[in-house]
Amino acid sequence: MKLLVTGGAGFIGANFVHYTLERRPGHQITVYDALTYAGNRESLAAVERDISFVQGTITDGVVLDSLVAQADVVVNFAAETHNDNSLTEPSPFVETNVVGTFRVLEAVRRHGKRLHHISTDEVFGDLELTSPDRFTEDSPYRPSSPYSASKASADLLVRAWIRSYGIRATVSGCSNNYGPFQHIEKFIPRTITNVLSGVPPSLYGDGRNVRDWIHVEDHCAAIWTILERGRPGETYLVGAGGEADNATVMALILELMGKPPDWRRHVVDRAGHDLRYTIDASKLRSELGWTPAYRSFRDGLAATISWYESHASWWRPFKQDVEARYAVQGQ
Ligand code: NAD
Ligand code: TDX
Repeated sequence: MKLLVTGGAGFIGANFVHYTLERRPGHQITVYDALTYAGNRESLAAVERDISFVQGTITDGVVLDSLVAQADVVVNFAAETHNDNSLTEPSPFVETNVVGTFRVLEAVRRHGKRLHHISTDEVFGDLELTSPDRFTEDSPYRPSSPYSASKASADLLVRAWIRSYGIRATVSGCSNNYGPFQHIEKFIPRTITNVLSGVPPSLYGDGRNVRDWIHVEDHCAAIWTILERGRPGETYLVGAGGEADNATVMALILELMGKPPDWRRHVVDRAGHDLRYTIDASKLRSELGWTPAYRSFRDGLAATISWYESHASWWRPFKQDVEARYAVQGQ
């Protein structure tokens, strides 16, 4: 199969490329990525000779069209992905996540190609901290931030193209990923690299907000499960039962890194901060037989800490700029 992986130089996209080469050998992979601040070719350095790489944006319909024409399947990871950035500068979120997805849809429609679109649980907004509710594929769309609204918009476009034009597309909505190659603006790698830099990590608000953590390899396995066995037109939620509040996650990282639990800074909360995300992944588990391989968050986190310890050359060049941006926001 010829796979076109958009956004393949980002966190999940790069992990998907590595996962595919290791666990699903025999496919031809072309990565198409704009190399924004979040894209990093170093994440693909080890597989440079096994893939093709084209730099460009999914909003460029002409280049995209020629790449889609040559592919069998498109997996669309390309997106602006950081909530905090979407609050200060929403424009690229609308451009890439909405207009870019529209261009991807038009290209797959024109050439009759299969699409798998990567979405997020954030399209559903948030859940109360104490409610027993979980998101399902039927939960109403109630996005809170410019980021999640742009991802929700993209999903609605995909659904309309399925219904109106009959494109062969599937969508997956995953919970919070962690693992190697995640940009250090995000919570877990920011916390780890702060500790490695001798700076106490930043906890937003009261730290009670809950996220549902999944190891990125389990997400990649779920995407392959959907590519191989998913029903065209369907959406599948992906989650591994990894709910934890931010204060607990930070305390675990501090413990694993030999720091006291209160070695942290309480900083200003995120505007409109979603309280809780929790996924019900029954459909993916029961219909397609997916199960997560990572059983222990503690072990997955320890392995992730080791990865950042041994890959300082990957993240260190960006640390100062990332923290300078946070400092402006008091975070
Ligand atoms: P990331 O920010 O690490 O990577 C995004 C990649 O997309 C980068 O390589 C970037 O250069 C590229 N890109 C950005 N704009 C582009 C454009 N216009 N054209 C082409 N490439 C462009 O993001 P990630 O965490 O790997 O997320 C990948 C996908 O998974 C996104 O669609 C995101 O919404 C979704 N998702 C992420 C998570 C998570 O926890 N990280 C959870 C659920 C869903
Ligand atoms: O320094 C921090 N301190 C902190 O307390 C940072 C960066 C974050 N936080 C909190 C905010 C959130 O409650 O940690 C939680 C996780 O924050 P992020 O890593 O920014 O992730 P989140 O906003 O939950 O969104 C992530 O999951 C869903 C991804 O970035 C999205 O792309 C994905 O769709």
